[in-house]
Amino acid sequence: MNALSPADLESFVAKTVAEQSIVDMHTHLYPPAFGTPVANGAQALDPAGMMLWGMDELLTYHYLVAEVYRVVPATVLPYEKFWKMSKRQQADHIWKNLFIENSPVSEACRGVITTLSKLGMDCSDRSLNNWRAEEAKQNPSRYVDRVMELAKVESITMTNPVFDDNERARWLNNPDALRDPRFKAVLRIDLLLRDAPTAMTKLAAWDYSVAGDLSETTISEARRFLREWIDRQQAIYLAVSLPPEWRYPAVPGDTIGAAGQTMLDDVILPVCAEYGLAFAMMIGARTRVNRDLRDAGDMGGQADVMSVVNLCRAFPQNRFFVTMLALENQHELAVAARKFGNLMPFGCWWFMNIPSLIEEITTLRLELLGTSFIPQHSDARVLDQLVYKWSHSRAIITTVLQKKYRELAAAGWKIERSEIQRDVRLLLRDNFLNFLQPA
Ligand code: HDL
Ligand code: ZN
Repeated sequence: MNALSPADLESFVAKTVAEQSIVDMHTHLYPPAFGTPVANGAQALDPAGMMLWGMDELLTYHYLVAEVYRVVPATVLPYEKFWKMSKRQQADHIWKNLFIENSPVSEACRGVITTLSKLGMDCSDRSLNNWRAEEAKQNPSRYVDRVMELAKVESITMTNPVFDDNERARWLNNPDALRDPRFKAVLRIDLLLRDAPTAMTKLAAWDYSVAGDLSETTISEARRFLREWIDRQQAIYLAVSLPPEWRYPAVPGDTIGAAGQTMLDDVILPVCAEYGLAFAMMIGARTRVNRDLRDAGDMGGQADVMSVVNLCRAFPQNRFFVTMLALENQHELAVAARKFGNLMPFGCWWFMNIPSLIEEITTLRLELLGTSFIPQHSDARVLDQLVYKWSHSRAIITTVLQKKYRELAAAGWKIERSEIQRDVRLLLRDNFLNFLQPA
């Protein structure tokens, strides 16, 4: 075996991570078929369109809205005034205050610069007009190909919230018109667990014979609802975001929690098992702590890993993707994954998705789980973000792997190039694709 020298090892790891195509397991991206609100010559404008791309969407990403309100407080710019501004005006306000009058050192700000640079924009031209002029010429579908190629993302996994009226109407109208081989659907069902009684009211309005009593009929009809939407979306897994307070089993007296537990036990997990689908739980999101910030108004909180353990133990035939929003939960989640093969920790989610924490979390996961986890997802909401979210994460994953392989070599192990390629392929692609399939 021709062992890799330390210098060769470092460069080969960097090359392998840079070249490995990625299957991005969680985004909020959509193909052009879902409509685009971005003005361009190639597609009819759809103000409620769901494919977000381009400069103004990049700059008005909800992470940046939260950050600009730290610089220009609501006492200076009232929220309702900001929300009445056009996207262009909001983008200009954010560019001026977070990029020109303050240095764009935050991860979300730096991401915009990385994206623009990699897309070929000369960032010394701070006017933005040239870039916007370029953008107007883009064809949205070809732009999807261009961004996926630049980010080396081979497949984009969507988030398709069934309780979102705009999106649901599009699926009910013509599901086949929405299909795009570059995008895979995920049935997102937050309300079923966060507020089952309200969800049942909606299902009743959609002609499912359900009631708030969670009777056999209600359970059976709720299962029919899930089956119909899994089929309609051709969903590759089901997903939910849960508050830090979520507990399994439900806490006595917590009626919403008890109804949610019934949904899990009798509806969601049996249907997932029937279809052989995994269930993704994103735990710790406390929504709208500042309602005036809208999507930017959510925050996180420490959740309960034992609830994840209880679920994995109670449903050994089900598979669970889990990511958590609190730093305090990360180590315990990795330890829990050592106990349950049907638990797959994934990503550095939302407020965890910053270089210092990606490095810390990826290192502890490698040290506890070897290569049997999914280090990252992009969570991109604007197509162009794939470029920076993966560029930044690849750099950190490279650094962490280089250190681990260096330590392995120092211990006496002669690692092969093909083994490094195998490991990186597992981390960036195959662990996700393999876990999607029943063992
Ligand atoms: O619930 C989720 O999927 C979260 O990712 C939220 O969409 C959140 O607003 C977000 O965009 N995080 O990156
Ligand atoms: Zn998300």
